[in-house]
Amino acid sequence: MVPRRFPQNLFFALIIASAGVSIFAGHPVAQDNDVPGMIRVNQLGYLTDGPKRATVVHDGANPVNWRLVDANGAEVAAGDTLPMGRDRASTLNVHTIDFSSVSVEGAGYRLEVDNEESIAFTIADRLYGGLRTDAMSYFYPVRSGVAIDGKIAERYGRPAGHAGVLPNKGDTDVPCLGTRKARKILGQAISCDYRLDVSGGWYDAGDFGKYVVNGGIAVAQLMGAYERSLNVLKGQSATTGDGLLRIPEAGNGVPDILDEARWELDFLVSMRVPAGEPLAGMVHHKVHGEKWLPGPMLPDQDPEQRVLYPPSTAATLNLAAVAAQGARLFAPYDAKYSEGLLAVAKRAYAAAEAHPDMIAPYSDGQNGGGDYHDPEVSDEFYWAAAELYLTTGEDEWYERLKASPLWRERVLTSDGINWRETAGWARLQLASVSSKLPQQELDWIRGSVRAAADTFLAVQRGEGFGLMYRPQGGYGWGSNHSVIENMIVTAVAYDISGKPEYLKGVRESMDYILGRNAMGISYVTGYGTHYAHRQFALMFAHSVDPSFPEPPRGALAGGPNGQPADPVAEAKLRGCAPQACYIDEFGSYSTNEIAINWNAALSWIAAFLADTETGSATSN
Ligand code: 9MR
Repeated sequence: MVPRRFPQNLFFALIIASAGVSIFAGHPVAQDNDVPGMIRVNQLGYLTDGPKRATVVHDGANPVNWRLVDANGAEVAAGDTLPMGRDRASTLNVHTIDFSSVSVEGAGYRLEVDNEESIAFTIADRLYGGLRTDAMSYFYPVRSGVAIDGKIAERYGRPAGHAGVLPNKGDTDVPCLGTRKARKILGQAISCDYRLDVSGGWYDAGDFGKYVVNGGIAVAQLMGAYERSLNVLKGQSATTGDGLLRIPEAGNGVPDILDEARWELDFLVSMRVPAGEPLAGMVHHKVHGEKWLPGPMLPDQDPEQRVLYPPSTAATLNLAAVAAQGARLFAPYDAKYSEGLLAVAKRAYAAAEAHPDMIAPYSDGQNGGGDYHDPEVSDEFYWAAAELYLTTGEDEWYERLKASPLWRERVLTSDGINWRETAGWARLQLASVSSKLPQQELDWIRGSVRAAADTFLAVQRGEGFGLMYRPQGGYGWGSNHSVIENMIVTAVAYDISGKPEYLKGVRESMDYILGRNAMGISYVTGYGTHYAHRQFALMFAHSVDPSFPEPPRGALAGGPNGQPADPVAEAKLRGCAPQACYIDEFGSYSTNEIAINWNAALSWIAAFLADTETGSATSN
C-alpha cells in the first residue's frame, strides 16, 4: 500500500488550486515567468577554472551554432553544440555546449542558440562559500525545543517547539506508544511504562517528527563536512571555523559545525531506553505525533500527543556510529563530552549486538510519522564498527569490521548512501579518516571508492544534463540528495587520489542541482534565477499562507521522484519522465519536501566545493 501522509481534505484541495504566489514583503523570490527556455545552465554560475557546460533542448540531429555573449552583448566565444540524442531520464532530445575555455570573471553572461538566450549567469573564482553557510545554517531554524532568535535567523524567529508548553504535548515528557496501539500499528505489542524527555534535536523535514535513523545520517554527514575539511586542509578553512554559521553559538570558541551537531547528538542520546529497563541501552526508533497535522503550523502550536516508538537495532547503531564520530571530533574542545560520547557509543553497540533483530516494522504512514522501515541492519553494524574503529583504533572493532559481510562488498551503487543504506558512507569514512588500517586494506577500500567514482564519471558522460546519477530502480524519493551523495563519493575519490577528473566531475554535476536539468530549476532555495521555494514544510508554508516564511535560503528540495506519492503529483505529474517528476508546489511532499538528511548532504558538498575553489584554503 502506498503510504498516505496527509488527509485529503479541503486544505489540500486549496493547495492544489493555489500555485503562483511568488513575492512577499522585502523578500524577492523567483517569479513564475522566469521559467527558463531551452538552454539550461548552472544558474549560480561557473567557476573560472571549472568545466563549463550547458544543455540545450533541441530536436535537431545535427550540431547547431552557439554563442556566448558578455553583459554588453559582445561575443566572447562561439562553437557548435554536441548532439546527445534522446536523454533517457528526461526523454528530451538534447545537445550540450562546452565553453570551458572561457575563464574571464564576470556577471551577465548569456548563451545563445537559434535566437534563444539563456538566463544570465556569472563566471567567477569563488561561488560556493555562501551556499556552504546557508546550507548549514538551515539546521538552526529547524531546531526543536528552543526559541529561534529572529535576530540570528532573520524572518525565522519563533517560540520554542515541543518544549513542554501547551498546546504542545511533548517533547519533555513523552510516553511510549500504548500496547494496544503498538499491536494495531506495528503488529507487535512492544511498549513501555516510562516517559522520556526527548526535547531538542532537529525536526526531520516538512513534518515535526524526529527519527533517529534520519537524524543519524544527517548529523554524520554534517560532522563529515567538518572532518573532511579538518583532514584535508588541516583546519585552514572557514568550514572548520567558529563564526561560519548563523547560530547562537557562533563565537563561542568551538567550531560552528560542532555546535550545531551537538544539538542533534544530545537529542539522539536522550532517545535511549533508561537503565534498569529490559532493553536498556537500545534507542527508540522515533518520536512524533499521533496524527499527521492538517496544515501550516509553527511547532509550538502542535496539539498532537507525541509518542515514542519502540527501540530498534538500526536506531541504536545510528547512535553508536555518530556518538563514536562525535567523540573523535569533540576531543580537542570538550574532553568530558567526548569521553561521554565514546561510552555511549560502546554501550549502544553492545545493546545492538544483544538485540540484533529489532526491526521497526513498516507501518502504513497514517499515524503521524514516516515509517523509516529498515529491515537490513548489517550496514548499520558495519558503519558503527567503522566509526568506533576510527575513533579508538582498537583491534576489537577492526575484527568486527573484517567479520562484516560488507567488508569487501561493493556498497557504493547509484543509490548507495541514504538513511536506510549506510555502508557507503562508512566506506568513505574508512577511506578518508586517518587510521591504523593495514596499508593493503586501506588500498582496497580506497580502490573501491575510486572504482565507484569512475562509474559515476562514466554515467555523467552519457547524461544529457551532466549529472552523475542513473539509478537502477528509477529516480527515488529525494533523488536530488542521491545525486549529491554520488558527488560526495567522487569528491572523496578526488581527496584520496588528487586526480582532477574527479573534481571536474563533481563541479559539473552541481550544475544539475542548480538549474541545468529537465525542469530548468535550481533546486536550492535562494540560489539561481528560478529556484524551488514552495517546498513542503509546515513551518515554512509561505506559498500557501503568506503569514509564514518561505523555506530558508540554502534549503534543498527533494527533487524528481519517479513514483510520485502525493495528491498533487498524482494529479499533475501523470506519465512524467523520471527527471521531470517534480513540481514546485507545497502539496507535493513526495517531490518537493525539505529534510535534514538532504541538507546535510548539500552541506558536505557545498563545503567541498568552497574548499576547492581557487585560493580558498588560505583566504576564505
Ligand atoms: O526520505 C524518506 C524516503 O526514503 C521514503 O521513501 C519516504 C516514504 O516512506 O519517506 C521519506 O522520509 C520522510 C519521512 O517519512 C517523514 N518526514 C519527511 C521525510 C522526507 O520526505
